Amino acid sequence: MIDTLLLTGAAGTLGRLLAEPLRMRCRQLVISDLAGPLATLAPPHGARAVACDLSAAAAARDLLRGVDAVVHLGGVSVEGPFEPILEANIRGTFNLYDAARRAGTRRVVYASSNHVTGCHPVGTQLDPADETRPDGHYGLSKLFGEGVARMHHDRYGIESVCLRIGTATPEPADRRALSTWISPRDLIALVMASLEAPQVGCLIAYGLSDNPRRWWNCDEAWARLGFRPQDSAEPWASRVESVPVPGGQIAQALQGGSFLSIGPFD
Ligand code: NAI
Ligand code: 15L
Repeated sequence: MIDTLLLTGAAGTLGRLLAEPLRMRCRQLVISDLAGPLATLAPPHGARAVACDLSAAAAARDLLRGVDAVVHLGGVSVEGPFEPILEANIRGTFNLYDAARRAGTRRVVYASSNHVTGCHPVGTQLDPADETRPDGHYGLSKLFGEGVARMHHDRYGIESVCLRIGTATPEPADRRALSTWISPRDLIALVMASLEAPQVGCLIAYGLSDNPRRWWNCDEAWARLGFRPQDSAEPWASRVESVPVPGGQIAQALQGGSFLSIGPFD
């Protein structure tokens, strides 16, 4: 069992989903987010809540003290102008890993994103080792985070699982999600496996359910994690396959979907 586990972005959509299951897998859960969103949360029983803006290095160092493992969700989660993404995702993820190194943290489960490869055409089958093609500022920031994870493994031995999460919603809502969806149950299981699998090194895995229309091959990475998805988007197909992703033609053509229709921000 993990001793002290930190969950960043705890007040966000996925943080709220993961906090309770994570609490059961550790002796002490620390939940963290920006002060405002954190104040809206009822922490799971026994969890410690610590407000922290990860873009501030000193605050990140205080937060990581005594932490053995991290599920890092905190940051901007959508495409948008560069400055907020620079602060929260680029600076924030660097600060988190730098603080983890100083604290002797052993493992980070990093919420990367499918938008690291979002400029590949719809239908192209990808392995985690295939060329990255970020689809905007957000995708670029997640690619930077994967680089931070790699460097902190190669130089300092911190293990990471970088999860290129697809579309984590209660149900698939459109045609794209028939390929990209991950169910809440599968997401929880994937994060748990990423925390607990022995000797992961620095591993990249896409995060999706067992969708027959998927574009991302994960067999090898999932085998290393001991993860097998239980759900599939296919039962929703007749309801959503005629629903296009918002964002026009480019959003239909490329894997990143609607994020491709956002920006530039001149
Ligand atoms: P969300 O936007 O609901 O939650 C993100 C949380 O991070 C928010 O509570 C926010 O206050 C916090 N945050 C923002 N800036 C911060 C900073 N500077 N310091 C500390 N905390 C900060 O996002 P969601 O949907 O819960 O996603 C969680 C993570 O998973 C994000 O990193 C997102 O990029 C990633 N992800 C999510 C996917 C999804 O389908 N929901 C798909 C792929 C990746
Ligand atoms: C993400 O990375 C986003 O955080 C989330 O809001 C969804 O848009 C998801 O990707 C997706 O691609 O569906």
